[in-house]
Amino acid sequence: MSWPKVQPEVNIGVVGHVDHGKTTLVQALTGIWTSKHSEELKRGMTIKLGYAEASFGICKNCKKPDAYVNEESCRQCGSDEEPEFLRRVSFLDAPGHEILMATMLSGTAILDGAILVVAANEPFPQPQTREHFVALGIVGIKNLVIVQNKIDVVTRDQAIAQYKQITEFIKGTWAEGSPIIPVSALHKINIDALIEAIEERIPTPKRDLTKTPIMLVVRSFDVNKPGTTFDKLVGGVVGGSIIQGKFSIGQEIKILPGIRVEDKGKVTYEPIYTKISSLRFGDLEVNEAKPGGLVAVGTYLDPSVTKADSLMGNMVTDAKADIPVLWNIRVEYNLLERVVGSKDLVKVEPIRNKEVLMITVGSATTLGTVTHAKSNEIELELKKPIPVWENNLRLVISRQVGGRWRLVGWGQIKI
Ligand SMILES: Nc1nc2c(ncn2[C@@H]2O[C@H](COP(=O)(O)OP(=O)(O)OP(=O)(O)O)[C@@H](O)[C@H]2O)c(=O)[nH]1
Ligand SMILES: [Mg+2]
Ligand SMILES: [Zn+2]
Repeated sequence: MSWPKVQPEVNIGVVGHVDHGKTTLVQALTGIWTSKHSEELKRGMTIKLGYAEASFGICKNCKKPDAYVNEESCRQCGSDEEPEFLRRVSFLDAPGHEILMATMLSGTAILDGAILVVAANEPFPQPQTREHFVALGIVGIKNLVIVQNKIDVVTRDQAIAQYKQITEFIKGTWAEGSPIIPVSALHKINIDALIEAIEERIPTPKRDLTKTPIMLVVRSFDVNKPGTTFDKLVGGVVGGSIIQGKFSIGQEIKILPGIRVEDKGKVTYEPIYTKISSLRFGDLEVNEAKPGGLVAVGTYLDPSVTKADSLMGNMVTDAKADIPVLWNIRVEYNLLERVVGSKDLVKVEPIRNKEVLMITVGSATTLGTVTHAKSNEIELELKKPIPVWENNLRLVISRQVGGRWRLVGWGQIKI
C-alpha cells in the first residue's frame, strides 16, 4: 500500500516579514523550494506567490506522542509499518517584502488557514509581521498557527522571552490562543510538532460542490517551449484556486473580466470563452477539480492570451453563469486606526472624495477613484472592472502612505 494520489483538500498560507524563513519552512514541510523564478533566485527573495503540496500522515506504531509525518515512513521509531495517510495539504508561500503586499493579499481569498512565521532572532513584531497578521484578520482567516523560526540561532531564554511577547500580542485578538511552535526550518527541528498543530488547528472546511463554480486566477502561462511547431502547440493554461463548486474536463467556461479592448479611446473588457481540456494539480491529472490546492486548467485558448501571468486576477466560472462585472462599486467599509505596515504606526486619515485607493477583491488588485465618500460608505470608479459574484463580497483597501501602498481598511461590496 502507499498513500493515495489525490488533490489537496486545504490551502494554508505562509506569511510573515521578509527573510523570516517562509520559503525554507515550506521546503521543510513539503520538500519543495517554491522560489523558482530566476529573479527570485538571484535576489534570494520570494516575488510571486509560491506553491507546494505535501501529504501528512501519522505513525500508529509511535505511542505518546503520536508521530506526525510528511513522508510514507516514520523516522522516530523506524517501524516498517506505513504511517496512516491523513490528508493532502497545499501551501501558498507569500513574499514578505513590504512592496509585495498586494501579491500577498491576492492570495488571501483562497486560504483556509495560515502559518505566521516569526524569526526568533529579530525584535517582535516586525512591520510586515504586523501587516500580514492584520490582513489575515481582515479577510476572515480564523485558523492560525504561529511559527517561531530560527530557534537554532537564539538562546533558550531569548526564545522564551519572545514567546511571551507573541502571546501578549495576540491576546484579545481574533488569534488569541493560537499555538506557537518553535522550529528551525533550516535544520528541520520540531517539524512534526508543527504538522500536529496544523492538523489540529486548520481543519478542512466543508465545501458545497453544487454552487456556481468559481476559480480565482493567481497565475497563467504559456507552457510551450520556444520554437514548438504549430501542430504541437498546447493551449493556454490558467492556474488558480477553486473557491466554490467544481470544474470538469470538457466544461465550457468563461474568464472574467477577460480581455482589455480599446476602441476609439473607450476601454472595455470582454469575457473570454473557452473549454477545459485538462486539469492538473502538480503532476496529478484529474477529471474533476474541487476546492483545495492550486489547479492548472488547460484550455483551447491561444497561449499568447495566457502567457506571463497576463490573466492573474481574473476569475473563471461556468460559461452560463450570470455574474455582473462592475466598473462602479458601492462599498461599506471600516478603517484601521493605524497604518500597520510601516515602522512607525501613523494614524489612518478618513477617506476623501476623489482620492485614489487600491482594492483587492479575490485575487484581483485594482485602483479606484472615490466618487462619493461617507463615514461608512464609499463609491469607487475602478480602473479595471471586477466580477462581483455575491453580495457583501469582501474587499481590502490600501492607500499610499509615505510612497508605499499600505493596508488601511476593509469592506463589503453591495449589489
Ligand atoms: N539559522 C537559520 N536560518 C534560517 C532558518 N530558516 C531560514 N533561514 C535562513 O533565512 C534566510 C531567509 O530564508 P527564506 O526562507 O528565503 O525567507 P522568506 O521568509 O521566504 O523570505 P522572503 O520570501 O524574501 O520574504 C535564508 O538565508 C535561510 O537559509 C532557520 O531555521 N535557521
Ligand atoms: Mg520566501
Ligand atoms: Zn513511528
